[in-house]
Amino acid sequence: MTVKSVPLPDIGNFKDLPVIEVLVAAGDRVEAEQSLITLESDKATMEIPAPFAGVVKKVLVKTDDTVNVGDIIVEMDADDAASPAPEPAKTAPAAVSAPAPEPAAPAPVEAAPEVAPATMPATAPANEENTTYPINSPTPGAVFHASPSVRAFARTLGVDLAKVSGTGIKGRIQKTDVTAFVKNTLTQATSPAATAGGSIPPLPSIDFSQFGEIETVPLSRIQKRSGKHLSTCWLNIPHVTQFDETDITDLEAFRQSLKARAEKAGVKLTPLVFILKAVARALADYPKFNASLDVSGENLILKKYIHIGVAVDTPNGLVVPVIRNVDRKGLFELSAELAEVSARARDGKLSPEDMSGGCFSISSLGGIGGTQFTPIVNGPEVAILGVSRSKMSPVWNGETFEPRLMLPLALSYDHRVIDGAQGARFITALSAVLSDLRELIL
Ligand code: CAO
Repeated sequence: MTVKSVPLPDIGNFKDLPVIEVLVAAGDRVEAEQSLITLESDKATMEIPAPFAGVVKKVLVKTDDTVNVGDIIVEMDADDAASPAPEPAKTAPAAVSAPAPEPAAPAPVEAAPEVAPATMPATAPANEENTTYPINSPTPGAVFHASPSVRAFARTLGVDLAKVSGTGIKGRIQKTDVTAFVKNTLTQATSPAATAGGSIPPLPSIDFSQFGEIETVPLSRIQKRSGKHLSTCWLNIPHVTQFDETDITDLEAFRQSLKARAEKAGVKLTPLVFILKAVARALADYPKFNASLDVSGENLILKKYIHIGVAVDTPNGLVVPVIRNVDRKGLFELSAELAEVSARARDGKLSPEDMSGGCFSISSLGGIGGTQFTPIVNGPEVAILGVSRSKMSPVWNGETFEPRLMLPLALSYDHRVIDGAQGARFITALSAVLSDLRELIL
């Protein structure tokens, strides 16, 4: 056996190509044409083959090195002492995963770029495709970069690499990307949306550390649970959000007038309890909003009780305890219950019963700020009210502008159950009660 150097063959007009993978180590036995290293250009990955069979004596390059034609890659004990030393200009790369742009480049063994089938417009040049889409988004027709071992792994699992987002350098697909893709696909396949016939492409998995410093913080148990529930609701329920602004100037004056009595009773009256009462009234008047679709989606279950969930912000995430029989309770009683249940929510002491049985939900961000938001229906309920911060605004009374305290409301509803006209009627009726609490006793 003779020791022979293996130089980088003539692979076309490339300069300083990075080595992205070294596929052999000293002592490895390799056959002729077996890949030794993988290089990457802007548009392609290339595997450089052994020009003869033998045993690797020394590897002279490492990952992230850059190489040029003629550079020695490895030294090998050649099996056949008579085999000629390789001529750089005569040896072809074993596999090129995108076409080499130079006409002078040697014929690649695997010349066609690996692209997703069909949807690429026939006239679009491959490098135009390359520049049109961000590197991390799986794009029909996009060229992808992956090592042979990752390609083999993907083939074993039947994964189409064109659909996988790469998190490596320049979007290169790693083995972990393939695993994440499979996991994601399985999750999607068993999600309610998928079983209902929908199919949602996964978000790309991105290594953000390539852009700057990062820190990974696990979600809390509540966040994971509520996130799953919110996604399910978001995907299953066709949402419409109806906005309104209601004049609560008189309500606020009444609330202020009750403050001393409330304090004496040991409660704090916030606008939210008035809203609870007004919503209970609107639910009684519009029973479709106090309902759920059954699982077949063909029947509406009308509820004869009025239990309202209130979203509570806790250090561990969002929870929605339910206040029962809101229609039968007074403002002070509701205030006491709201304070008690939200304190327990913040202490993480709610039981599953505390959070079950709701007919409708309210999410109030009025204590924090913001002008409007679109709440997600808390399925299987069919509607939710979002409340933002009230603001003194100039309101035209027919003759002049008057300063009035206006409360922004947002009603999101399940459009399978509620028509737009009903949504507008409900919010208008609710608004009328909040503007004039005497409506409550009619
Ligand atoms: N406009 C103006 N002021 C408002 C208001 C509104 N719509 N709603 C409340 N306020 C005021 C209150 O009057 C109170 O003021 P004072 O202390 O001067 O009396 C202050 O804001 C704080 O109120 P609060 O938030 O403590 O009480 P609340 O009854 O309005 O709400 C609760 C209780 C539990 C709903 C609330 O604390 C909370 O957790 N809100 C967040 C809900 C949430 O996260 N929703 C988003 C879900 S989707 O991610």
